[in-house]
Amino acid sequence: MSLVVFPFKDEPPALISQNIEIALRHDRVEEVWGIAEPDTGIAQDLRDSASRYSTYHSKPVALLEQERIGDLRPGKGDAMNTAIQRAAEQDRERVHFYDADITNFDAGWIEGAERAADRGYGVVRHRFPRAATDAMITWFITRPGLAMFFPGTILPRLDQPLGGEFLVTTPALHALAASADVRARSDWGIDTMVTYETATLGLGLYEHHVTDGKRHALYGSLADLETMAVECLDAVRSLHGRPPPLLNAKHASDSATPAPQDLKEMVAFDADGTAAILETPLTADETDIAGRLPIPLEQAAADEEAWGATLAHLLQEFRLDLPQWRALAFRLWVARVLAYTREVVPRGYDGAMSYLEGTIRGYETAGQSADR
Ligand code: GDX
Ligand code: MN
Repeated sequence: MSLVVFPFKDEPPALISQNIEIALRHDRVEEVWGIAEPDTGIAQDLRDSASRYSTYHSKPVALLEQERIGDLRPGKGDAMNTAIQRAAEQDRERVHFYDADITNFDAGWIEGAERAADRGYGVVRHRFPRAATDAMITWFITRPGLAMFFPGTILPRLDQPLGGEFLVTTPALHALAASADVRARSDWGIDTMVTYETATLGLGLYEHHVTDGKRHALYGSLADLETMAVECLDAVRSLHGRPPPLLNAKHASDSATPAPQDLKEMVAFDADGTAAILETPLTADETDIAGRLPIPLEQAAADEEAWGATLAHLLQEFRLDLPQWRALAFRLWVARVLAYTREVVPRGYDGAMSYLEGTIRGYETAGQSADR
């Protein structure tokens, strides 16, 4: 039987409680946990509906506050780790994680993951189509980083390495609970660490495809993503030199289906509002580290080749604890996203997707030749 976990911060209580009920209704699910960011009061707002649903479905619902487990910024990682530690102590059979802000969550997500676990996969990740201007951290930081560090393996080919939607069976759960690197990662870097850890266990990994995409809150300007971008960069940087996944590890995936038309037309961030980020003058400390980039700042993010050199440098030199590195890395990423949005996105959805996939293959090839 399965446990379903939703970490939540400031999502609408009605949406969270709707998702909790959808999970409870599934006959494979025996219990649901919501892990709240402390002091938001949202857990309190949910208590009545949660207790009603719990009684109605004769299944427990627990609303817990996240504990302080890691040693970076307290965030989603502490919430995930709170659930991982408790579920491991209870030796849970299967644990599903879902973001609480998904608006098209339904039994199909749970069903798809359960079926793959029934077929013997120890880890199941959900994959889904995204807009051409969405997943900009995934496409320009995480997948390229995984391609450079682990070329030729499953890691750079995972569709959603940052996705918070996955299922783990008992052995994978125990491995996550025992990993000091997973526990330490209290911030947005958690998804990267969970992905690395679960992909290297050799327990079988299945990617279940959600045809309609993941519908959830999108962002305005890229400025809203600064913390996430630098924390995800730091997480992938921390994987340098780690053992790669076994080459013969069991991996399979549902085949992708064409993206829904509205996703193909969706603009996922405000490009005009974002351009101002590149107008702010550099501080003296930023100028100093920018002077050591392998490619001058103005061209450092111009195309996939320049970005490969720039990102490789960031993956060596970046320091999450230094404001100048956070600011410079963020600025470079914004420049890369805007260049792509200007030059590639106008080719249309399918053209943009095949361009992006091509960049990952290119970084893998570069990573492979660097290894020799
Ligand atoms: N308890 C708790 N505490 N929950 C949190 C916290 C926190 O500090 N921060 C976020 N959450 C919850 C949030 O309420 C939601 O349910 C979920 O975690 C994901 O957060 P959201 O703000 O919806 O993130 P977003 O932009 O959807 O990002 C996800 O996908 C990104 C990506 O693939 O691009 C998220 O899993 C990111 O880690 C990932 O980079
Ligand atoms: Mn979201």
